[in-house]
Amino acid sequence: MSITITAFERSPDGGKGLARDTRVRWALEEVGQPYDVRYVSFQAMKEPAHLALHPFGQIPTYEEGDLALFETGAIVFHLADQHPGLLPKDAHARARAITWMFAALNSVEPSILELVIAKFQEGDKPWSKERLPLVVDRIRQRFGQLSTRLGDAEWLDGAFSAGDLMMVSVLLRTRPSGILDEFPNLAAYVARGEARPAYQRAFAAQLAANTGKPAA
Ligand code: GTB
Repeated sequence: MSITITAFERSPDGGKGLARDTRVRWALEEVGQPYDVRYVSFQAMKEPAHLALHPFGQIPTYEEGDLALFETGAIVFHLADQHPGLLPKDAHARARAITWMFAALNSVEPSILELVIAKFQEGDKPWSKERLPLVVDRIRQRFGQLSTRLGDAEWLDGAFSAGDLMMVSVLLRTRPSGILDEFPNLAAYVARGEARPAYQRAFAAQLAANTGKPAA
């Protein structure tokens, strides 16, 4: 059954891999599934055809035969559940890997999204200067806790899993802010994720789509 995902026709980041189709591409590469991409404009995302796939009018979506999914957590879990490579066989280890997926999306990503909102949507508000340090502190607190848990381990719980894929995808969005580099073990963890051949292929594909050029 062929797989089609959606991605920005032109990502606002110009191909830095920060849009959420990258994590889905990465999961597809990790499990060795070929896929097509349908590129959608901001306008097309809010039109009925796309809203039928994604109620919030966003990317990415995932279509496979008569299955249509949205939400990167659900898409990556579906791929990990259906194909070997992203979830351990042992039931407890599998449950823990899924826990890390939820932790990335529910306990770490929200504070990062707050920063994006504070900077780019509320940056011109009179109270923005006071709010920003509070938002950054909340990220630092979470990163500190995660850093302590990771310690000098390679991955969060034994072998690389969908939990790591999601956590690395979430963390790397903070690199431009400099916060990630305050936690050397987390920065190294993200670099290990990005060094994986599957990530490299996913990154190159989204870069080529956004620039017309292959990755350097
Ligand atoms: N919870 C959903 C999921 O995980 O799938 C969130 C999906 C989502 O936020 N999609 C964004 C979107 O479609 C793209 S990824 N936005 C358009 C809209 O809402 O109208 C978020 C994103 C966008 C741009 C950058 N960037 O340029 O750096 C990074 C991340």
